[in-house]
Amino acid sequence: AEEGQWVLMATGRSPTNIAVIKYWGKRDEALILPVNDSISVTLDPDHLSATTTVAVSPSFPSDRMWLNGQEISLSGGRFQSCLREIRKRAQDVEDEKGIRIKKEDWEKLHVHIASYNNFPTAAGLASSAAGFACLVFTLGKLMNVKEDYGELSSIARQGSGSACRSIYGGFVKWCMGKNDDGSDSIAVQLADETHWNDLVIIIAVVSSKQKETSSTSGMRDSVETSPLLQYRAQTVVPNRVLKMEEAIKSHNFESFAKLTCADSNQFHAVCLDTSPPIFYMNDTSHRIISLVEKWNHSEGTPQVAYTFDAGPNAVLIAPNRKNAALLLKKLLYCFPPQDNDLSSYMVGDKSILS
Ligand code: 2P0
Repeated sequence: AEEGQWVLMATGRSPTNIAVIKYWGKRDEALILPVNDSISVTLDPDHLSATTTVAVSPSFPSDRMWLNGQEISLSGGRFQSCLREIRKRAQDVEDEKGIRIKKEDWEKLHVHIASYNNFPTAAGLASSAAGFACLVFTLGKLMNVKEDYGELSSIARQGSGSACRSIYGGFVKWCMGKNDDGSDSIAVQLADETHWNDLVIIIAVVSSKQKETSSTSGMRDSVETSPLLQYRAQTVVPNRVLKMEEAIKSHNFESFAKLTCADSNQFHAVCLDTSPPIFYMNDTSHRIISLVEKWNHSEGTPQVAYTFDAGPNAVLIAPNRKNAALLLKKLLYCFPPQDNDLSSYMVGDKSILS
């Protein structure tokens, strides 16, 4: 900023989330309205999160954004939607240094946004969920937006669907909603970050390459061509969502694990059912599934759950530290770090501090 001109800033941090009932398919592309509800676990911000600082000053001639230190374009419709929706709700601000911004002034002021991920963006791990949740949350803080988290989630949704779930910690449901304007397509917290704290999440990074098919174009192709997607959205997911809510509420790991694995597999089946087919998992992913399935079968009850998103990396959820340690031992035995591409494991607690 130029000398003599004030700058007002706000900083926030949002973790990414892992869906255990997957979002795949939009009924409205512009508003990002999904074809089914989804449920996720928000991670601990120490492991996979975005940190964003937003600044406003009369000396800024335009809106600008930097991601991990590199300037990126804000011209995309999704950024513009989030900025517009937050600006619309901006309130008077009076900070302790005497900076005063009137509600009506926000339309004329420009923002600078700097965002960092504490994990490699190219690691094939969802960064848009944490990024847009953080952008919306932090802009809301800067502009003294008074709306509740449900409303903020519906704005974050317009940045990236999965971002609406990262507005909350703990266990979160994104309700697809019925309205055409998206007003009821919001996220709600099912249980806070202190609930079911024994769960341990391990991410096995199978490949750090950027995925070949973006989620946005992949799910568009699935909606247009997969008959399985229709069946999944209308018949399977509504039932699974109810069962998953019950499993989470009652700490029922057996049910939680069965639903999580089945839903991941059905999502990837929808990808295969798409024309042309989409392959997100690779041989290493399949070997991890076999390892877990064999272990779970031999014990007669699930010892760990697996789930895979739009890439080959495995997200493994153990009911406690003992099973997490056993799992790591098995993974390291089957995938010795030197002779394959399973290069690192990230271990995290599921809970977050919001
Ligand atoms: C999910 N995924 O529920 C699912 C499971 C990937 C597989 O949400 O187009 O990046 O920005 O709304 O949110 C990835 O999709 O897609 C995703 P857009 P998004 O987590």
